[in-house]
Amino acid sequence: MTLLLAMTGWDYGPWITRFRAAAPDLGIVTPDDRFDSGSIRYVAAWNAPEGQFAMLPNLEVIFSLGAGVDHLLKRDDLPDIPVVRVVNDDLTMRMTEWVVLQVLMHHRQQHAYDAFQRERKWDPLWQPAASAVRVGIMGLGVLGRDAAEKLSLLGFDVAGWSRSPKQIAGIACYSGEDGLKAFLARTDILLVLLPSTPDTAGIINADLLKGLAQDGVMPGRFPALINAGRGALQVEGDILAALDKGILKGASLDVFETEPLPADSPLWSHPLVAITPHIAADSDPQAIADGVAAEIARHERGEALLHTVDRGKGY
Ligand code: NDP
Ligand code: OXD
Repeated sequence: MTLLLAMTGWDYGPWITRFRAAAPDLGIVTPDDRFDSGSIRYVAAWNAPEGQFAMLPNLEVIFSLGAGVDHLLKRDDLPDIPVVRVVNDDLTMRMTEWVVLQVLMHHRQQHAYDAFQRERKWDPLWQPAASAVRVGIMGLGVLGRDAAEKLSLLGFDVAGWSRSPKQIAGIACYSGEDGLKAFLARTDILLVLLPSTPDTAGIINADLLKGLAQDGVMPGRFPALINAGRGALQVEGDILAALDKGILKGASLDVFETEPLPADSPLWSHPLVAITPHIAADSDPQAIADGVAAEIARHERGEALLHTVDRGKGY
């Protein structure tokens, strides 16, 4: 029983160590090793080398090394077997930390104070209470829901938007195309935690940004955008135009149309944009190896896998 670790651009060392410790009965190989391709029953992948899966005739399950599975579902060589994604408290908490940091940066006007500090300017700004600020979260899955609950605990007025209708205590829930307009119209800080699918491609565009609330209590009133979902969701030219026209008052972006973000992107130097390099919720090798080992043990016992992806929906 062998698992192939296939991840382009990551350091294999810590992953091999963690996988060996988490699943001592499993052989662990990487694309650089010599191995019998017929022996591979499991793959754990992040941007696996092109054509890799087609060479593995006895593959039973593919594990994504991230919560997102767009890197797998877009492949031509994906066999018709279960795809399992990362769902664990470690990743969820990391995302929520990043989200809370970014929401508070916009709410507490930290970007303005950073600029004041550079100018040695002592200028206290009027500060609204969190309860007067409406946060809208696109995506109420594992990550969106945790963010909603934590932001609500901090006192923000939180709403969420998802594909299917939901009921979450203390969160105003909107769904589908029909609910989008009303959701946007009551959103001062838009947080995007959607997966990248054909339906969500380019969803953060000029039309959507124009629909955000322009009547908020924040100084300047204009809304802010935070995206940690995927770069494919956003039209960067539209975001820049919205910032320059004053439709948006700021943006925090962790994901980009092209990653790494090209050095000549105007986003780098825009004074209203905060950039992080796709680290909102890094994958922890230990937590992920433990999760994959637990799923393989279930599969070997003939039990259902826990976190399989719905390939029809794309997430
Ligand atoms: P989930 O699958 O748990 O949740 C996805 C949510 O998006 C669901 O609420 C779903 O609605 C909603 N959704 C999907 N498609 C649509 C649509 N067309 N219209 C409206 N709502 C839609 O995913 P997670 O919360 O675990 O993760 C979300 C994404 O975050 C990942 O796919 C990944 O791209 C990104 N991510 C980014 C990281 C980073 O470091 N930047 C780290 C980890 C993840 P419904 O509930 O009705 O199905
Ligand atoms: C993920 C990511 O999908 O890190 O987990 O982007």
